[in-house]
Amino acid sequence: MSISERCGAKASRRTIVKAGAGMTLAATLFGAGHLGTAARQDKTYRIAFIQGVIGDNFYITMDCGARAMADALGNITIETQGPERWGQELQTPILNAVVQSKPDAIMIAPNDTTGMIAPIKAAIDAGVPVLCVDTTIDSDIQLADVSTDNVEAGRVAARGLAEAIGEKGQVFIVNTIPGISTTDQRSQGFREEIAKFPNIEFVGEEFSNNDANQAAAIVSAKLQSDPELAGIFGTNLFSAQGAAAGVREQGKVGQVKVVSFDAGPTQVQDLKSGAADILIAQHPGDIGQIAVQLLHDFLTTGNPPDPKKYVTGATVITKENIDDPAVARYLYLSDCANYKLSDITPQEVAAPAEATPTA
Ligand code: T6T
Repeated sequence: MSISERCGAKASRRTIVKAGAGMTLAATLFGAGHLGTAARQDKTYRIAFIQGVIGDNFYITMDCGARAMADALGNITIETQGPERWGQELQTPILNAVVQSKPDAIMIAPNDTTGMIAPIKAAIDAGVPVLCVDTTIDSDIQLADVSTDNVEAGRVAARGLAEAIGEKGQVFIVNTIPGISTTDQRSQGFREEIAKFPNIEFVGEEFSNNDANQAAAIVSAKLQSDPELAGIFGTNLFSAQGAAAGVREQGKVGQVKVVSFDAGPTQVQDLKSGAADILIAQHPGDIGQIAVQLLHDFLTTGNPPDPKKYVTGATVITKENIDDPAVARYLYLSDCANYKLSDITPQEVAAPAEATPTA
């Protein structure tokens, strides 16, 4: 399991999360797999990174990881783009244009679990291998998936919120858009786990269209119609940012607890000001690094990744641990100036073969 909490510890003492003990970076970069392919190191490979949406600190940080790994490997270039808003109708033409430009491989965060299957299949049929990062599709046509364990992360969110509200009262989810694999799974994990608390009532879920302003309006309205509400789970950066804003607008900071998924700069301010109680930071830099490493290995050896699923960690962040450097390193970035390559390897985060999604 890549997400861990210290059993029985209070939310304030919960921390990290990183799978396994690591090989060194040197071993990663210059291990047997790479030495065996030295003859092909003179060729440079173009990897196109298609983000879920541009301007999102989560994908910005993933891009930093991808670029840092590309620099370390020395024979990869990264070309990054993405839709201005979340939507398969916006992401599909971007993917199609990228395929026309004939990159050596694509890493993509698909905007919809079913709607992006056909465009990704078309890319593969055109001879461009595709690897999914963060979000995925309901298929096994992709080379591999690299992501957080989002169901488990939703469970962690539920346990954190339950503890924050004293295991009693009403709770509510602000989600993004139905059909996004990650946020659907977080919601699923949260709802399954919260149902285990007999004195907590789940009072519903609303969708914000991945827009913080809409999320704030939803939460404001909910707090007015449901003044007894005790806690809110915002399933991603924008929903969570909006949830904290709604709580602030209604003058309920401290009274209504917020678990805020992701760790963008505004979410960090919300945690520090008390408008959010817990952040759950994914490790997007690690996702980017692993994805580029896997694609590099595939492009240089011709061997597809085995297994096909790689699960990176997540870190529970509170006011108490946010200044710990081992935690702070997972706060999301606005640019790559301070990104540090981590020593994570695909082997460390490879999921058991039976966890590989099937069509
Ligand atoms: O939570 C991340 C990502 O994991 C999700 O798939 C979409 O939303 C984010 O990008 C945050 O905005």
